[in-house]
Amino acid sequence: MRIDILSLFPEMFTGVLGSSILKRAQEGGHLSVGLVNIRDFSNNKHRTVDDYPFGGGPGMVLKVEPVISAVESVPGDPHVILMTPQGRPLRQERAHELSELEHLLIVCGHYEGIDERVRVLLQPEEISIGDYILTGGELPAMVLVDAVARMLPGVLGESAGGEDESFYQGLLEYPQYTRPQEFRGLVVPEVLVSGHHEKVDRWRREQAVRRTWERRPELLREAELTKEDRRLLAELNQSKPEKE
Ligand code: 4G4
Repeated sequence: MRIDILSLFPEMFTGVLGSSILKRAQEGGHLSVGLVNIRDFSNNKHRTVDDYPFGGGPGMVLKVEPVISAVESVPGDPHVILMTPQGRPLRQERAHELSELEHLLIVCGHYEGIDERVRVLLQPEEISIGDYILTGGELPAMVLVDAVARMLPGVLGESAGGEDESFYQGLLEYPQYTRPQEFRGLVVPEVLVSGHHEKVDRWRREQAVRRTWERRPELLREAELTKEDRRLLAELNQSKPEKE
């Protein structure tokens, strides 16, 4: 997959892209990333890319011309995404779907906002990483690139990402442990060291359902639940019924 990123601060990405799994994904040929500096497409001698809002008000607005010129400098026919607090909240399912596309182009806004005509002209998919405001779209773009890249075939170990996560689809993660078996009196649950794979699987599934019920009960509406899961949930709901 190719991802082009349009930003006023492309240097913000170098650490994230040059480390860990995203670095390996690029070295392995699974991912290639292009960084485009929107300022290189300024239409004036001072290289400015922002201006005062028509109608007055605080702050500056990212101009339409440099953004459109920067987008048009990217060859191919990418799926265009705008990172914005007004977008659809990012979820795992969409990250997975985006990983199946050949070419993404992510526009990172800055200042107090973007000239509305960028939306009209690009008709981008608008994505938010959550209900909070940041100074720019760069951190959200890094989150999106990371979430998408780890879903690309071959990027994570053969086991992770696909298998386990799809089995527990829609549920929170079960508790995990590694050595030592005891630390400051805290011991690893016996079942995990029993060698009883079927019991381990059942225990993990129950823990995942319990955690989801406790912390994110709204996720249970969409999760794929077994008869066994529903039996457990009925028990939990009897001990502490949901409101309404
Ligand atoms: C576009 C319009 C995304 C981009 C306005 C971007 C939070 C998110 C920005 C702005 C962002 C998010 C400056 C408000 C950049 N903040 N939640 N800021 N603002 O995904």
